[in-house]
Amino acid sequence: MPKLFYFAFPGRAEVARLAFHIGNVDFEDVRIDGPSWPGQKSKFPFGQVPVLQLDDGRMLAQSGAIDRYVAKLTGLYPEDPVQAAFADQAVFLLQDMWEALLTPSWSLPLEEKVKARQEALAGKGGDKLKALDKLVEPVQQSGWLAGGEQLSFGDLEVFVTLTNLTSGMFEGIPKDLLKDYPALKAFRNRVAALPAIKAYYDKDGEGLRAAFKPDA
Ligand SMILES: N[C@@H](CCC(=O)N[C@@H](CS)C(=O)NCC(=O)O)C(=O)O
Repeated sequence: MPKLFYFAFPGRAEVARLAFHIGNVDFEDVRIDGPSWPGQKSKFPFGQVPVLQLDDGRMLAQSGAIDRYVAKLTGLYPEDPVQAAFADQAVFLLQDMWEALLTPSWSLPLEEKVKARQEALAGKGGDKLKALDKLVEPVQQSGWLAGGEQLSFGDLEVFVTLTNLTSGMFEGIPKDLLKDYPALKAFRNRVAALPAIKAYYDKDGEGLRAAFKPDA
């Protein structure tokens, strides 16, 4: 059985966790506790997690690679190359948004961090959120981002990234941020309400995971 190593919080492992769950593919969800991390770091390629240990023992790092591999195992990677490219388009726009909104303020002291994030929301980060809102606008009620009737990893990435962003983990990013982006809010809630996803957070919905519920 594959073993997914990450910390307990949703973060960069949550798309893979959800994909395994949706696809009914067994895996071991190894949740590393913070204090034990320094003693474990060196056993992982690149000294970081998430890492997926395959059945043959090989260790696969980088969440983007893990997510696509797990999506292929679980029927969430479009077979049509054009649809796969449109799923990726959403993922890369999410990365642009994340970089514009959070990366420059990462190691600033708290007060400056909050100010920098508010400025980013009013500037380039906000522009990327508007672009994402426009991207999901046609699929906020029906259809999916890859262009067909099938949910793909791209939809999960949008759901997880937006929910991580507004989960309260990032100082200066309001929990109700999506009220200004109605299509994103509707789309996020629609993914959260899918029976398999709702069931996942009904069972494991404490702490930061409370934010992953519909209408949270
Ligand atoms: N590009 C990598 C980044 C991985 C990464 O930054 N992992 C963080 C947790 S989100 C980590 O392992 N931090 C502990 C450390 O660097 O010691 C990916 O997407 O997997």
